[in-house]
Amino acid sequence: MKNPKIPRIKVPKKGLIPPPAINLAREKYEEAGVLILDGILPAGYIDQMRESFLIEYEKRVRERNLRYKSDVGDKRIMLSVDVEGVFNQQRFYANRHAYPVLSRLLGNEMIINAFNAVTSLPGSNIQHLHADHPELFWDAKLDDVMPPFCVSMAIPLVDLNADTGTTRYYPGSQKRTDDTSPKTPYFDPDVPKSSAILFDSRIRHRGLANKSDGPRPVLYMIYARPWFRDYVNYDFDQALRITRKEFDKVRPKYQHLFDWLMVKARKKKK
Ligand SMILES: O=C(O)CCC(=O)C(=O)O
Ligand SMILES: [Fe+2]
Repeated sequence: MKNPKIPRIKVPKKGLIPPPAINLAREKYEEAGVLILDGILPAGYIDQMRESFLIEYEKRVRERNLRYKSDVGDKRIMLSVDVEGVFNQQRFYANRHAYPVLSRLLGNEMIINAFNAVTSLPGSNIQHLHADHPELFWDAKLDDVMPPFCVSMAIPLVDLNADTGTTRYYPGSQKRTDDTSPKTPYFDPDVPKSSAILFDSRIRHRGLANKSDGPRPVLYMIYARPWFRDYVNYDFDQALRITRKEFDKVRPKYQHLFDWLMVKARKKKK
């Protein structure tokens, strides 16, 4: 189902999203729990990331290195991805279009909580309905008024459509946290390479079947308020992987994004 119920912004080719549009985007996001930004990255860069990712991914699966791998459904594999090379680029983690929207949602102190990829292999079936992270308090009175605290930026490395399969979202379901099967309608957006999907960690969603004959990798750069820790998704691996050498390549202005790791490094030194 193609439907405009998921708010969508086509970002300007030159310049930035104007501030009033960012405010509107925030309002729409807070209502829907999901927002698509079209045209945030050049398709050529996405192709480079896909090439790099598939080389690394195939190696890990071949080695059956379970430390780095978790099954998140039928023929659907989640891997933590190292922030290095083509992935350690400001235009990606501090994207000039997405970053202002994300910091409007999460505050200027936001950090990166995790960086990973979910790859649906050819023939994978529809995924179970889920939210990536539960509500904070398990009390509808509190959770229904909670502003966003963790937002994923999904970057598809192939076009998402009825053939490759897309992610089905239930806009508004992030507010109805006591509801195990959301009554809100769902939408299956077509999302071309070079677009991003921002979505709330509490929104209900599921990956659809991959009917194409190629893998469907989607990168997830996950941002959060600085106090938030995901306690459900990363038993299998470190949620955010960056070496000191790679960290040193990050411009000081954006190093706070990796604060979580730096806190760990400081603790180790003591
Ligand atoms: O594969 C998809 O489209 C969604 C994957 C997903 O939501 C997950 O693994 O948490
Ligand atoms: Fe998910």
